Amino acid sequence: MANLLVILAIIVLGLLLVALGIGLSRRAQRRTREISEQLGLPVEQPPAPPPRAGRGPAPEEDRDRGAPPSTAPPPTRPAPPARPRPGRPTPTRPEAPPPPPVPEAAPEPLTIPEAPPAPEAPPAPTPAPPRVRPRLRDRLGRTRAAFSGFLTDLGGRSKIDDEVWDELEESLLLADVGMATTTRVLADLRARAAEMKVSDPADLLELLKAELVSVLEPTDRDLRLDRDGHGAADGTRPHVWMFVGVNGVGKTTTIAKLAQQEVGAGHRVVLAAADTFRAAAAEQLGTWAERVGAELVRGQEGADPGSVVFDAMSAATSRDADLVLVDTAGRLHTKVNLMEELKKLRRIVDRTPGALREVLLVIDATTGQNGLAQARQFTEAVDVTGVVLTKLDGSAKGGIVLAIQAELGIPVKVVGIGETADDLIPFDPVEFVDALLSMG
Ligand SMILES: Nc1nc2c(ncn2[C@@H]2O[C@H](COP(=O)(O)OP(=O)(O)OP(=O)(O)O)[C@@H](O)[C@H]2O)c(=O)[nH]1
Ligand SMILES: [Mg+2]
Repeated sequence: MANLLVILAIIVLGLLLVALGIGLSRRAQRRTREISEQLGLPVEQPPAPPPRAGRGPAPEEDRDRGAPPSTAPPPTRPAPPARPRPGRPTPTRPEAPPPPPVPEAAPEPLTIPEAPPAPEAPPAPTPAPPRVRPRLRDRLGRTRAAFSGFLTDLGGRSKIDDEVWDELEESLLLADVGMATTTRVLADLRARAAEMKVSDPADLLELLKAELVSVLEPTDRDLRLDRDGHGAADGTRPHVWMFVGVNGVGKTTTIAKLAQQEVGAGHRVVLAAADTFRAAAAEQLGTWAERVGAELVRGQEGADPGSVVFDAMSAATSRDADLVLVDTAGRLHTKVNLMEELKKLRRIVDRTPGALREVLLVIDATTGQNGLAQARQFTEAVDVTGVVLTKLDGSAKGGIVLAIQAELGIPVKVVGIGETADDLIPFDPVEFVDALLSMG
């Protein structure tokens, strides 16, 4: 027990000694600082407590974003105490006025980010440019020129006299309307003008237009093909169009132009190269067939054209084609044996009743009145159903259209006005007459 008391007393004594030591040490430190301050020596500061949240300087990134400066006082970094200068009182810095309150930054307007533009729809596939139908008026330049003198003269006159009639007759003959048709047109026109008491030249021009249109109308100019592509009402299929005419008038080119139109209309078209006189003829047709999307049936050079027609019709039937276009060799309408051969070709097609829908006589407009003689011979041989008048674009004799219609009663169905596959248009009497008799 006495031992225990001794140990306790020792511990208590030890603790007292430690407490005394700490107290002395603090006092010594305080004393040292006081002395240092009096002497102007730097005083070691105890480490600053960590800045409290929201009071310290804005972090760099906040300032970069324009965050409002903190209203907290700047950090206290003890300025080194000024060394007291002898004889001069230590200036005391007046307390800086408190900084004006920084107005709170206006809240930034709420900006809703714009929706990104909707991705543009992919461009629609460009449709093939629509075929531009060539204008007859633009291509009829040379035939129009035949009437330009008459039109100019008529425009400068105040009354209709003999000179007007003479000039009109001259123009009609110049355009190759032909003597018979010209005489008929003038007689009818004089009678109408007298009946209607027309005295104004402008009125006469309107009467002339009406008279020429009446020579050309009415008639059915449609090429015969059931447009639904399923043959005739009697079920006949395929349909056949034969092309006949003298050498070089444009038969093969016209076939290509019509094939392009029919293929474009969704029909399946077979071209029969029944011109077997020259190998080049079948090759020419083959080139066109490829270009316009038609199919070709050909024979050997010198083969019987009748066998080519037969083969083409069989092929068209088995391929379910809608139309067969038969290209024949050019021949002089005066050559009897060649016209007989043409009759034979027609008979082969006629073996399929109702198949032959058109026999188209191709006439070169530049040949003028000679075309009338051709038309008569071909019609006698194969019963022509319509005329294709080609090369109107280069002819001064477009008036032949009136003669063909008035003298033979064969309708001009389509006209060729250029060498490309697009240069074929249906013949429209009103458009034709307007093109002939308009200035400018
Ligand atoms: N300017 C113009 N030329 C044409 C027209 N039609 C055809 N031709 C041209 O006339 C020439 C003869 O054309 P083809 O189609 O070969 O004539 P074709 O009647 O088949 O000739 P053959 O087979 O020899 O009897 C070619 O140079 C064609 O380009 C047309 O409407 N206008
Ligand atoms: Mg030909």
